[in-house]
Amino acid sequence: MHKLYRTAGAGSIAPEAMFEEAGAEYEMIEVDLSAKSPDFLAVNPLGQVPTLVLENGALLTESAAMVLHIGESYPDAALVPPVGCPGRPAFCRWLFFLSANVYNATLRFIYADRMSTEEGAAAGIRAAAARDLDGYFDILENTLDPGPHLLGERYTGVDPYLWMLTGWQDDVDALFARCPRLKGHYDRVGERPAIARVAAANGV
Ligand SMILES: N[C@@H](CCC(=O)N[C@@H](CS)C(=O)NCC(=O)O)C(=O)O
Repeated sequence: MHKLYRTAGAGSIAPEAMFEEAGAEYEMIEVDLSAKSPDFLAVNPLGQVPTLVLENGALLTESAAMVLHIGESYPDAALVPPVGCPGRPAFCRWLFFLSANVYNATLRFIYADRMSTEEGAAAGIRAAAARDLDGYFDILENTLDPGPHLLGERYTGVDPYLWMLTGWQDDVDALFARCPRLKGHYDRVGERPAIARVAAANGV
């Protein structure tokens, strides 16, 4: 069985959403990020969640890699368009866009004080992250036209990933006022039974 190291409210929401959507069994191991245990650091020296240990014992880090891996491990759930199918390039585009840009800028915004060794740099780092996030969400808002999902009619693993990242934003009300399609997406994804279970387990 897959073992998922997770912390409520953190990036482990993404693989949890994939397992729940697929109806898969998985083991959850709670991680206290404020006091990382030697056992956890021995599994993942990055000391980050999510951390996934596969059925063969191999380590998988990176939430985007987990979305892909879990989706492909449970093909009946149809959460990842297979290689050669029309939606595959767009799925890859949005998976990496969300991970490399939106997740990264969100971390820069929230943890601006950790992003430089220079005293007093945090305010500028946070402002630049907010500017970048505005640009990324404008692109996502345009992509959700006509929607209802990032790939159009088809719900895939990039939708709960976007749902997680949207829920982390600093001023969600202002974001939704600017991006009404994003709000519709957030509400729709949150209403799915699998995602409602994930939300409850993460206190979001
Ligand atoms: N690129 C990683 C980022 C993971 C990440 O930064 N996770 C945060 C929680 S959301 C974390 O573990 N922070 C603790 C730390 O970095 O010390 C991914 O996509 O999985």
